Amino acid sequence: MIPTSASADTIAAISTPPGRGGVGVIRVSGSAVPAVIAGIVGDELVPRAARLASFRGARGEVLDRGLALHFPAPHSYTGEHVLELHAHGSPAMLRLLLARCVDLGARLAQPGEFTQRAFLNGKLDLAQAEGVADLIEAATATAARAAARSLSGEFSREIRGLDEAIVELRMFTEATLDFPDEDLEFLHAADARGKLGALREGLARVLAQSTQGALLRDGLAVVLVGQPNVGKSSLLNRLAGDEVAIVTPIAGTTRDTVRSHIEIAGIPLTIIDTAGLRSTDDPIEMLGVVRAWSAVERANLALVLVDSAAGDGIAEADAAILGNLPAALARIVVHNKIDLTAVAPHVETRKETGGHDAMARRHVFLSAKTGAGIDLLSREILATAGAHEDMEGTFLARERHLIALRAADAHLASAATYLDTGAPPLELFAEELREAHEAMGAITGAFTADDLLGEIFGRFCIGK
Ligand SMILES: Nc1nc2c(ncn2[C@@H]2O[C@H](COP(=O)(O)OP(=O)(O)OP(=O)(O)O)[C@@H](O)[C@H]2O)c(=O)[nH]1
Ligand SMILES: [Mg+2]
Repeated sequence: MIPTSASADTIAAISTPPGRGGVGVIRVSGSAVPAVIAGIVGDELVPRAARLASFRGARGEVLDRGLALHFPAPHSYTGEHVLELHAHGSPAMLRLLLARCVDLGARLAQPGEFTQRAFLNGKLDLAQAEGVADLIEAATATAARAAARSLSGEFSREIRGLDEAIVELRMFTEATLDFPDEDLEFLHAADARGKLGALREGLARVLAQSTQGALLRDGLAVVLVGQPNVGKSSLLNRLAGDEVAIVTPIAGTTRDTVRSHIEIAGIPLTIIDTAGLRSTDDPIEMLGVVRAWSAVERANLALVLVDSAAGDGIAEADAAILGNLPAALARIVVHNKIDLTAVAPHVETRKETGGHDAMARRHVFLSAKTGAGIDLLSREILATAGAHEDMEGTFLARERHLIALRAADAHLASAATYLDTGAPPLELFAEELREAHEAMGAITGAFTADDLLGEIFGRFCIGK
């Protein structure tokens, strides 16, 4: 566990990614920074001004020349004294300089420790700190912009705005508790119902924006399944715009699962091609079929391919595959090879026949070979995932945030039912508001257990 007392010791790390580069940055934070500056640079540095300096070893020898920057506390990323050394990006040189910092009183930083100190010193709240990690990890430009919005505090401001409204309502309620005979009059006067309604509307809006953001952050795993030879690998290659998987007219070509990472409208997708599903005596193909089903178990969406040239609609074997998918798994039926038929690219809604459910399913008619109808499929994938065309204004939320927002909403909903029953047991009403307030506080870190903090910061890369 990372120590929670921020100023106890001095930490140092190579902040640039491993490997060679033009520039490599060492970051040091803590009370030993002046000693590190004296030892490596020699004399003092002007605060927040870059200075070209020789970086010296223990015997005064020049190790490298580069830029040194001193951010005295509290005006730094962590809120402590921070030193940045911009040296040449040689892994060997950076290790030498890091060892030198350790000799001068620093210790090696753990992942996320700089940002954790920023959080503990009130420079960032928890949602912003998570924004730092999400920005570094963002897989698409849209995700990066959404993470930057969280980092800038836009998300936290929305959360705090809602939280303040909850606190205001709590204050009225707590005050009312002191005058037990006048429960309802007080709450009427305070327009508790109107305030609660507005609050829940605001919460629903942020929840919608955050759900979109979770999609941007985590993306979707889309698995391609179907009988052999229906064109799964061809569709993967078409979506990836590259010859990722082997395509042959031989049924049973694909055995391993083949993955490709693509992006549709800024949402990161992992497309997983699998072995054609059929009963077989070939031991290798059997293993492939097992892998196909385990890929299905982990996917968010299945594209079930059928050969539209082999006859109209769904063959018995296709229906069996559809019936074996997990009931909760979203799916789109893809009728491939329409170039061999008279069918034009289009989308239909059909009732799924047989099996336990009769849900309306989307069927896309396309050709992996010519590319006709691929745009329709992309749109269907986004719609099935619940993505909007316009992802601007969304927040790169985490599952943790969604859980907290939903919990707050559930407590506000129960609070509303107390109001509706006419004679609210006011203590219960107050208790629901208190719990909603606590759920919101978990997002920005006002009420967060230490082990959750360790979990969040432990996932950062070192030097952040
Ligand atoms: N005409 C036509 N042929 C296609 C189309 N898509 C795939 N094919 C052909 O169908 C054959 C099988 O394609 P694959 O992509 O290997 O099929 P698969 O589903 O991956 O097959 P397995 O890996 O064996 O399960 C190849 O000869 C492809 O060229 C299409 O849209 N139109
Ligand atoms: Mg294949």
